[in-house]
Amino acid sequence: MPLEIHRDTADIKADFTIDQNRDAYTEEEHATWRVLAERQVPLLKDRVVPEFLAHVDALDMDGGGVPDFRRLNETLNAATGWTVVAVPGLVPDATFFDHLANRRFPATCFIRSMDELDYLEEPDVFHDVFGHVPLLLDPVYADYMQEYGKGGLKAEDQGALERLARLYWYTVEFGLSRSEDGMRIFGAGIASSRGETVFALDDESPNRISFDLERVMRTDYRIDDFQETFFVIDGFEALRKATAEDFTPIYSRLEAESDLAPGAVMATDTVLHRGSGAYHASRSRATA
Ligand code: HBI
Ligand code: FE
Repeated sequence: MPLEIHRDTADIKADFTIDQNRDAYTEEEHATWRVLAERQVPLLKDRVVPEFLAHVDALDMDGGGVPDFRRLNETLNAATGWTVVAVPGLVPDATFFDHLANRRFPATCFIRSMDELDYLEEPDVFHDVFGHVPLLLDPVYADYMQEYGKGGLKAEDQGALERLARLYWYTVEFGLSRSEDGMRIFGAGIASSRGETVFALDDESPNRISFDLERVMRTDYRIDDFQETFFVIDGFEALRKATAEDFTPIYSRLEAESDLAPGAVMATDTVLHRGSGAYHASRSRATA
C-alpha cells in the first residue's frame, strides 16, 4: 500500500507544496519506479526526441528508484532555473499556473502500485517527473512552459482557460515533433506510458496533423483513452514562435468558431497521417 505520507495534506503550505519525504518511500515503491523506467527507456530510444533521454541520463533518473527532488533540482536549477516542487495531487489551476510562471514544476510524489503499472486515475510521480521534468533541461522548452504559466493566469481572467488547456494537452502532454530523425514523441502523457508510446507513433489508427495554434485551441480531447489525433510541431523553436503572440485576439476570434471533435479532420489541415480510426471504432462497438 502506498504510504499516505506522499499525498498527505496535513502539512500543506499556502502554495500547495509539501515536503517530498524522500526517506519515507518503501523499497517496493522504489522498485516500481525502476520497473517503469526500465520499460520506458528502451521503448523510447528511437521514439522520443533525442534530447529527452540525454536529459533522463543527466538527471540520473533511471537506476536509483524515485528521484530525490533536491538532487534533481541541483542539476535542473543550474541548467535552466527551474525547480521541481512536491504537491499532494492536482492543485487548483491558478496555483498550477503561478508555479509554472515562476519556473516551479509541481510534481506529485506518490507512486502507483506495482500491480497497476498501466492504470492511472491521476498523475503520479512517474508521470510528473519522468514524463515532464527531462525536457525542462531544454532552454527553449523551459521558456515555453513558463510562458504557458503566464498565459494561464491571463486566460483565467479572460474566461479562455479551456482553449489554453487544449494547447497544453496537445503539446506538453501529447505532442509529437518532426525533425531529420523523423516523427518523435515529446509529450509527457505519451513518454510516461508504455501503451501510448507505441500507439502515438506506430499505430495506424490516430490522425497525425501539423500543429496549428487555432486548430488546436478548437479541438476537444479525450482524457479516458488514447488520443484520436496527435498534433505535430517542427521542433521547440517553431512551437515557441507559433505561441509567442498575445492570445487575446485569438480567443475573441475563436468565439465565432465551433469546437471540433477529437477525431475530426478538416480540409484546411496539413495531414501527415490520416488515421484509420480502427482503435476507437472497435472501442465504441465494444461499449455499444
Ligand atoms: N495540478 N499537480 C497538478 N498537475 C497538473 O498537471 C495540473 C494541476 N492543476 C491544474 C492542471 N494541471 C490543468 O488543469 C491546467 O493545465 C489547465
Ligand atoms: Fe502531465
